[in-house]
Amino acid sequence: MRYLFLSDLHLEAERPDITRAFLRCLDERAPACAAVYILGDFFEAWLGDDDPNPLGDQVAAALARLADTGVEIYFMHGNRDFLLGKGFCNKARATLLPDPSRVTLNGEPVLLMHGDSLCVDDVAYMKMRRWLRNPVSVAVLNALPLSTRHRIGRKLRSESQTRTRMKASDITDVNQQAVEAVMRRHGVRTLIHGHTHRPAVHELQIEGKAAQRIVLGDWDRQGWVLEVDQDGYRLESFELNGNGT
Ligand code: LP5
Repeated sequence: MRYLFLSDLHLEAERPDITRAFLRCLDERAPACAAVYILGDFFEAWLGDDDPNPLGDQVAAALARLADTGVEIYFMHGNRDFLLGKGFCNKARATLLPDPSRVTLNGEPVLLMHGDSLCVDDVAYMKMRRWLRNPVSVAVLNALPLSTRHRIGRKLRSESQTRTRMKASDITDVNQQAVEAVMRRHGVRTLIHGHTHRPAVHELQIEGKAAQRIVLGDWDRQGWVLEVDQDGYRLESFELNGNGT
C-alpha cells in the first residue's frame, strides 16, 4: 500500500502556481495511493463553508474525482482552516480527521497532527488557540456574518504577522518534551506533522527505541510531499512549475 501526505499548501487565488502544482500532484502521484492525507493549512484562510470560494470548489471537485477512483481522502484542520467543515468535506468526498489521529500504515501505528499544538512554548499562540478552537467559539464564529468573519480573519492575520516576526525561532518550533509525551501517550514511533515550515526527518528515542518525527514542508518556493510504502518514508520536494513526480 502507498500513502501520500501533504500539508501547508496555503492555497489562495493569488498563487495559482500552487493550485496547479497540487492538481498535477493529484494526477501524477495520488492514483497509485490507497489514501491521501492533507494535514492542515490546505487553504491560506478558510472563513467558513458558506463563503463563496471558486478555488475551494475547484480543488474539492478534483479531490472528489480522485475519491471516485477509490483513493481515500483525509483532511485534518490547521490553524488557517479550522472553520472548514462538512460542507467542504462532502464536496471533496473527504473524511475529517481529529488532531491528533493514530492510523496504521503498513502495519505500523503512526500519529498524525497538524503540529501547532506541539508549539507549547509559544504561550500567546497557545492561549489564542485554546480560545479559537473551543467548539463553542467555533460555533459562534461560524454564526457571525461573513463580512465580520473576513474582518476578524484579516485582523488576526496582521496581528499574527507582526507578533510572529518578534518571536525567537525556537519559540515557534515544536517543544521536544511535548513531542515525546504525545508519541508515548499514543504508543507510536512515527509522528508526521506540518505547521512549522521546517521540513525534516528527526530521529529520536521513545522509551529506548528508535523513533522518527517527520515534518512536512510548506508549499511556497517548492512543493513537498511524503510518500509512504513498504520501502519506507520518503520526504520529497519538487519545483512548483516543474514535473511533480
Ligand atoms: O499562521 P502562521 O503559521 O503564520 O502563524 C501561526 C500563528 N498565527 C495564527 C493566526 C493565523 O495566521 C491567522 C489566520 C487567519 C485566517 C483564518 C482563521 C479564521 C479565524 C476565524 C475568523 C472568524 O494562527 C502564530 C504562531 C505561529 O503559527 C507559529 O506557531 O506564532 O500565532 C500568533 O502569532 C498569535 C499571537 O502570538 C497572538 C495573537 C493575538 C491576536 C489578538 C488579535 C485579536 C483580534 C480580534 C479581532 C476581533
